[in-house]
Order: sequence, then C-alpha cells, then structure tokens
Amino acid sequence: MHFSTLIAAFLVPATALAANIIVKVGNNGTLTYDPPSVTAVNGDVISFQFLSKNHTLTQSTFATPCQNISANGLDSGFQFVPPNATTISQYSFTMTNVSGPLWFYCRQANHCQQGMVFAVNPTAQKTFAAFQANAMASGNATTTSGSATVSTAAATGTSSPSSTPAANAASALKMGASSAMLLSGVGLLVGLVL
Ligand SMILES: *[C@@H]1O[C@H](CO)[C@@H](O)[C@H](O)[C@H]1NC(C)=O
Ligand SMILES: *[C@@H]1O[C@H](CO)[C@@H](O)[C@H](O)[C@H]1NC(C)=O
Ligand SMILES: *[C@@H]1O[C@H](CO)[C@@H](O)[C@H](O)[C@H]1NC(C)=O
Ligand SMILES: *[C@@H]1O[C@H](CO)[C@@H](O)[C@H](O)[C@H]1NC(C)=O
Ligand SMILES: *[C@@H]1O[C@H](CO)[C@@H](O)[C@H](O)[C@H]1NC(C)=O
Ligand SMILES: *[C@@H]1O[C@H](CO)[C@@H](O)[C@H](O)[C@H]1NC(C)=O
Ligand SMILES: [Cu+2]
Repeated sequence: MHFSTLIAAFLVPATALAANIIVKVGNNGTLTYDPPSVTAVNGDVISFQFLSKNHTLTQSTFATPCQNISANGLDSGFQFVPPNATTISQYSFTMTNVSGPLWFYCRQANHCQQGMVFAVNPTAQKTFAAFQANAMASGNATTTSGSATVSTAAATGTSSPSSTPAANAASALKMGASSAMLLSGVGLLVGLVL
C-alpha cells in the first residue's frame, strides 16, 4: 500500500469529525446566541464569541431553562464587553462523551426570560422553540401557574435532570474564557451594561 493512501485513510475521517462551531453572543447588541441552537457530535468544539454587553453562557435543563443545573454545570462567567472594545473574549468547550441535548441560558438579569437561551442537539420531543418558550414564561409568573405546571410535565420524558445533565457537564471539557481576538477601534469602559 502506498504511503499516501495510509495518510488519507487516517487523516480524512479524523478531520471530518472535529468541527469548530462558532456562536456569536450578543451580536449587534441583541440578547441572542447566533445561531440559537446547533447540532454537534463528540469531538466538536463549540466556541462562544462575546460581542456586546455582559452576558454568560450557563448550562441549565430543559425543565428549568433559567436556572443553572449545579455547581458542575458549564458556565462562562460574566463576559463584559466594553463599547468599542478592542478585544472580545471567547469561551469554548469540547463535546466529550455527551449523549442527549444540552441546554444553556444567559444568567444576566432577566435575559433568559427575554429568550436568551441556547441548545445543543435539541430533539423532536424537546425542541429549541419549546425550551425558549419555557424560558420566557418562567420568570413572569407571580405564583404557581398553569405554564409552570406544563413545563414540569414536559420534563418528565428525560432521564433524571440531576444525573444526566450533570454527567454531560462534567464530561464536557472546560477550556476557559481567556483567549482574545482583535477588533478594530479603541476600548473604553463605560458603566454598567445590561
Ligand atoms: C449587524 O449590524 C451590521 C452593521 O450595522 C450589519 O451589517 C449586520 O447585518 C448586522 N447583523 C445582524 C445579525 O443583524
Ligand atoms: C449554580 O447552582 C449552585 C446550586 O445548585 C450554586 O451553588 C452555584 O453557585 C451556581 N453557580 C452559578 C455560576 O451560578
Ligand atoms: C464608539 O464608537 C462610536 C463610533 O465611532 C462613537 O460614536 C461612540 O461614542 C463610541 N463609544 C464609546 C463609549 O467610546
Ligand atoms: C469517555 O469515553 C471514553 C471512550 O469512549 C472512555 O474511555 C472514558 O472513560 C469516558 N469518560 C467519561 C468521563 O465517561
Ligand atoms: C416575560 O417577560 C419578558 C421580559 O419582560 C417578556 O419579553 C416576555 O414576553 C414575557 N413572557 C410572557 C409569557 O409574558
Ligand atoms: C456584569 O454583570 C454582573 C452581574 O450583573 C455584574 O456583577 C458585573 O459587575 C458586571 N460587569 C461589569 C464590568 O459591569
Ligand atoms: Cu445576557
């Protein structure tokens, strides 16, 4: 067998499997992740580029979209971006031994209740749209309401929220939020941006 054939046999599949998925956070000052959901397989890296304001990328569950799952959940921490920033921060994690969907939100103020949520591998039963609707309904009820009951019921399809998402979180590699990218312009820190 020729050497070049061996190289092709080993390198091509490996290259095809490792995607680097870019998600823009707060693009143009919006309360969004762009795209709001992605499909990823183990080995893929998902990189979140924080472009404005002061957002997070924090892991939650389908049942409680606006609440972090545990101390072990993925969390970028607050990523403050000054107006006209010269650098932006990027937070990445690698999909490692993940099975099933992953759910995320921004834990700044009421951004989650305004629909700032993100999903990896949503399913036909647990769609991104349903997750986002749960998020937008979750913070507005003053007492126990119909919508709260519905969202709890919707969660019973999964394996226990306390074990599966936590296991997913523990096995996704945290890569930190420190790598910076250059933007044009001059940074100036101004006040509190929500
Ligand atoms: C963001 O704003 C720029 C310039 O104002 C525009 O070209 C671009 O299309 C906008 N992007 C989105 C996603 O709205
Ligand atoms: C996540 O929730 C746990 C309690 O379940 C809490 O101890 C922890 O501080 C929270 N982490 C963040 C980043 O909010
Ligand atoms: C950012 O840049 C724009 C346009 O160059 C300017 O109008 C604005 O004042 C700047 N903001 C800050 C906080 O420097
Ligand atoms: C992840 O998967 C690999 C191989 O599939 C296995 O060896 C390893 O123990 C798994 N790690 C965890 C934390 O489950
Ligand atoms: C909940 O409040 C947010 C922010 O005020 C709003 O955007 C959203 O439409 C509200 N959701 C419902 C179901 O009233
Ligand atoms: C970002 O938001 C958090 C939570 O509201 C706040 O504690 C922090 O001071 C903010 N950072 C900046 C630089 O404004
Ligand atoms: Cu936010």
